[in-house]
Amino acid sequence: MSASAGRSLHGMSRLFQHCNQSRATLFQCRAIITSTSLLDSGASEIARVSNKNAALDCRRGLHSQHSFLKPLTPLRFPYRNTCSHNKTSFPQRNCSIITRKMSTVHLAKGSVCPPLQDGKLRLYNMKYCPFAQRALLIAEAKGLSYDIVNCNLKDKPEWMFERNPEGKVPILETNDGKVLYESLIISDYLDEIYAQRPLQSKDPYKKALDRILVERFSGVISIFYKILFSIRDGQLDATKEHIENFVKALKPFEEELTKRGSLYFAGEQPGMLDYMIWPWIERIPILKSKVPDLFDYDAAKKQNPHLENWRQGMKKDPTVAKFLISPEDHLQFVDSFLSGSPNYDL
Ligand SMILES: N[C@@H](CCC(=O)N[C@@H](CS)C(=O)NCC(=O)O)C(=O)O
Repeated sequence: MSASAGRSLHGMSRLFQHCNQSRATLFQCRAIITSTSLLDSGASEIARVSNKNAALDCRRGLHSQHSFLKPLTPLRFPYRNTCSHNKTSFPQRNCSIITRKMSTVHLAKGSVCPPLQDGKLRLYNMKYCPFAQRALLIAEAKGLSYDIVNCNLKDKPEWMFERNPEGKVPILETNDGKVLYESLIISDYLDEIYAQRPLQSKDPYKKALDRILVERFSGVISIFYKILFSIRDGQLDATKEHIENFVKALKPFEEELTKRGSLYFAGEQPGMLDYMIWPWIERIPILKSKVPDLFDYDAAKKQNPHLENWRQGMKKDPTVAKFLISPEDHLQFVDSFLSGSPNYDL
């Protein structure tokens, strides 16, 4: 690093040591940062020398003040996965400690919403949210160009409410100012607007039958969360009953696959129904780990052979594989969530 860069860096560290987390701090910081390398090393230096809050704020600021940084270093938005999941062609050298760390950073209150990128859809997400995963799966399956902004749902950014008054993800935002929320509505909209790889049957009756199954699956979803909360509250009897109901609620899906005689509900490739129910099937191993004595997962697989084949097939689907999170990571997140301090940035 050059002597002048070192001096600037020193100044920046001092700035963070001596001032609070106000926006003014970030603006002053911006004025000091003058090169990409200084930016990278500067932020780690801040993290080292300044207190935790200032470092956090700097990370948020560096991230959220994206427009300012754009000409210097094209920072990635917080994608669901790590650097490898990157829809843009940013040079590898920018995959620094900071960008790697920030690849799943969930923006919180006080952050600035990153500007939309030309020609890209925007999906507001939370890495472990199964509803948001639905929208990601559809955007990805259809080969759309999109970016992802992860949101901290415990300390929500103000700009989330401007887009969804309920403050929930997923949210879709388009370049021409359209905003939608609710996972099923976003998914249908994307499928309808973009002609490539239609994910629903053209036959209105078949489409309606699939929609009935999506509706029925909301029963599975609600039992899934009942199980998690009863585990947290130590209610063994309730957990046992919910697990039985959970297994029962999956039965119509086994029957439907048997009737359809195809690997996926949509045929040879997954379609809308497949993607709408997948996120919770991906999370079933959480239940097995949490209550191994109450939930015999292996027996459930044997009782539902078509559903198990489907599950294996789904895991191999490139769209599903892109967003697949390991059972261990899910478990870690669920533990943090149940303890009241969800760790989104795992
Ligand atoms: N019905 C909504 C549910 C979305 C939802 O509950 N998302 C959760 C995260 S998995 C959320 O944003 N929670 C924030 C909150 O409830 O405050 C959908 O299908 O999109």
